[in-house]
Amino acid sequence: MKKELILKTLSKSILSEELKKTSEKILNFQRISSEEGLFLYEKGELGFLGMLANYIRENKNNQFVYYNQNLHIEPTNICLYKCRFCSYSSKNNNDAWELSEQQIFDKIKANIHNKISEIHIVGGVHPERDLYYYGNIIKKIKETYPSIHIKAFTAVEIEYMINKAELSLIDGLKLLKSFGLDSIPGGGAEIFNKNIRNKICGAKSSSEIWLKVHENAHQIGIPSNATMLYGHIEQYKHRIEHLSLLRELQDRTFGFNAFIPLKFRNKKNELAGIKEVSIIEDLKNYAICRIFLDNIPHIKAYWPMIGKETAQISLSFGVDDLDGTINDSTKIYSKAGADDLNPVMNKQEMIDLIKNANRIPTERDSLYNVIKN
Ligand code: V47
Ligand code: SF4
Repeated sequence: MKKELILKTLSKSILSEELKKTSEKILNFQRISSEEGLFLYEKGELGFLGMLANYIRENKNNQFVYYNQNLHIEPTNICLYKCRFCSYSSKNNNDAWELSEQQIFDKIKANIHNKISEIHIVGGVHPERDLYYYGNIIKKIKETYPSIHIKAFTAVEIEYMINKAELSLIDGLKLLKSFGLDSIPGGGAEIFNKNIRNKICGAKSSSEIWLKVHENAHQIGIPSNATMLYGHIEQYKHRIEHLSLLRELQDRTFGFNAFIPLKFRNKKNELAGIKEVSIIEDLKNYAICRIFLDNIPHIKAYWPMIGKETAQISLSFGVDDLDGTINDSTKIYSKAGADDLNPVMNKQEMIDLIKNANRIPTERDSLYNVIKN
């Protein structure tokens, strides 16, 4: 929708003057403050937020919806930490598993084809494994598949494996890069507010460490993503605090490619008593994240978590990127209650899903270069 038309519609609407003023700022591509962001969470109605987020989204990414063809590898569910929202990590010796190096390679070999451009590797923080162990695995993957982009290890895994190898953060990251690490996924961010973080995952890397790992990575040319786990015990003010810290870091480094809001799913974890938020809340959240994070190029919906239909609707609420054509099963969400127990989507299904939302499916590599077929 054209800006003039949106402004005209807004001027005739029954919106408060404060919301009208904020929307004018947004439509003029001016940064909104934390107070204004909070106001959008508290007072913004879904259609209004969707219209604004869509305007920003189309200005940044036109009608394109990006997706890539990737493969998810989860090396182990053994984890040092006991995050209360986590349904993935082993609870006792009976359900613990770890893939051997050979099994990782067998899995890659069984699933890889020449259109897969990325391998995404994330798992538990295994107490016995250090940087050299995982570094050696990614080095071998690179030797076998030189053109594959390796996006691997959350900042939490990275902090632990570097400490265990007794290296400084920056030296560890440089070494990981030399082994073949191309980028870092956004996991482990959860929610940066200290009190809330302490209550849901107090033992693991602090927010400061998460931000430091990403800042140092950006400084040596490793791009990354960011996430936010929402819909548990946090309040809107905590979401805004989280988004502000990411926006500040991005102003300094411009190293984040994408932001991925992660909806808390409540099955088989210690926070199971918390009711999951509604789809309306999910869409409002996508829209506000798109508006607030004016310096992050892409907002990604992780469809295995929210389901294919909500992911499709999110394309009208600020989202321009869908992760991904997954042809191996990822357990992080299916265990936590995501509807799709074995999330798989092939390329044609992805294209149809995007076209049916009247957008242009655009295959990309991990750095958002368009792949022409
Ligand atoms: O950090 C764990 C989340 C994350 C639950 O960067 C849960 O491209 C909801 O970060 N309910 C790992 N969320 C996954 C992740 C990710 C996924 C896709 C793409 C990218 C990317 C990153 O999963 C964890 C945690 O925040 N998580 N348990 C749960 N019950
Ligand atoms: Fe371990 Fe990650 Fe689960 Fe926390 S969320 S328990 S760090 S696997």
